Amino acid sequence: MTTIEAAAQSTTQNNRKKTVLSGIQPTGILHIGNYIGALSVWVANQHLYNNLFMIANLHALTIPEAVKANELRENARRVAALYIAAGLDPKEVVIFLQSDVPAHAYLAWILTCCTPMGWLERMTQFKTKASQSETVGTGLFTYPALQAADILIYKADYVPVGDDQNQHVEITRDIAQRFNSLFGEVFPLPGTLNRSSGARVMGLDDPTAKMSKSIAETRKSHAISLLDTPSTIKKAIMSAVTDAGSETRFEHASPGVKNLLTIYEVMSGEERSAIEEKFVGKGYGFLKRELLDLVVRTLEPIQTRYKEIREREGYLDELLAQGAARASAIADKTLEEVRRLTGV
Ligand code: AQP
Repeated sequence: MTTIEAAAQSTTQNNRKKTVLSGIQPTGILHIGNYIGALSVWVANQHLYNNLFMIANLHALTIPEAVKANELRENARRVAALYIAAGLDPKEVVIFLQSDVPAHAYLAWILTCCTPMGWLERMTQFKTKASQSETVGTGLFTYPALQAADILIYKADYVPVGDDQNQHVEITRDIAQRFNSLFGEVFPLPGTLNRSSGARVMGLDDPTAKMSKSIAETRKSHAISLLDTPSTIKKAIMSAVTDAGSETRFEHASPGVKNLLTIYEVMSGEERSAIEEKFVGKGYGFLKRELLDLVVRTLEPIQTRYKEIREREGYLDELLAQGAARASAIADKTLEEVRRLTGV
């Protein structure tokens, strides 16, 4: 794992712009966990790297029972609009739909063939998601090989993600090494970029589980979506799980309170010591009201820009078409190398 700060330093030292690839599945409306763990990191560092950000719609098919075609299409557009509304500059970064660059799926097959089943069986996310479904599709099992293809097709140096995805970036390195040793050196080994705080935002109604889009579909107070109204945000924050005490120091707080403090820390940009001083002895009601105010203020400009983007006729279509063309130009070159080396 590389911290964001260390990565920024090495970019400056080597004087070469490194490549970043990341993405989010259009499995629902993005929540503040996606924003804090991933999207806000992309935005903050976009000028340092060559960036490619996909909307991972092929990954969304790994649980096909949860997919309705029209919803998937609409969710993908929402995610694209939220990328820009949150601050990604489409002139600076490439934004595209994963399915619009067929080289991802092509390389995924080749990498699947290079991936021992035992590696996939160890994936924590597979075990968790498989335990929640009656029928487990093969795609859910081989998902890490598609994710490896997403990253390696651009020879990405860094993958900025929440820490639940670190294991998938580790297996990407293993798959890249295996391909390189079988067929020849093509792929550099990518590293993750994680926040030092906020890399895993927990559910407001259950601070033992990470905040998740799919859980939020059925449990209203689980998450705060980036498009929630102030009154919905208020309900979620005011009912968030805390405890019977009054401890507001990061190191000693219970999981629910620590989660609220962490969201406050990341969104305010304030030092932990200043935050602890602000909340000490004031009770959890005060913390929740201050957090509510901060979250509403943070999301308001994103929601305004989102609305503007959605109202611009043809804008997203054009942006995604251009993004797919720019991404394909890079991906097709890598695929050509892979085809030559594998003899396909
Ligand atoms: N709770 C979280 N805290 C910090 N980061 C998070 N991410 C997701 N949840 C949190 C990061 O957001 C990016 C996109 O995730 P994804 O949609 O591709 O997959 P996911 O991790 O499975 O996200 P969800 O919200 O939990 O979706 P569902 O419910 O559909 O599975 C990743 O960088 C992830 O780390």
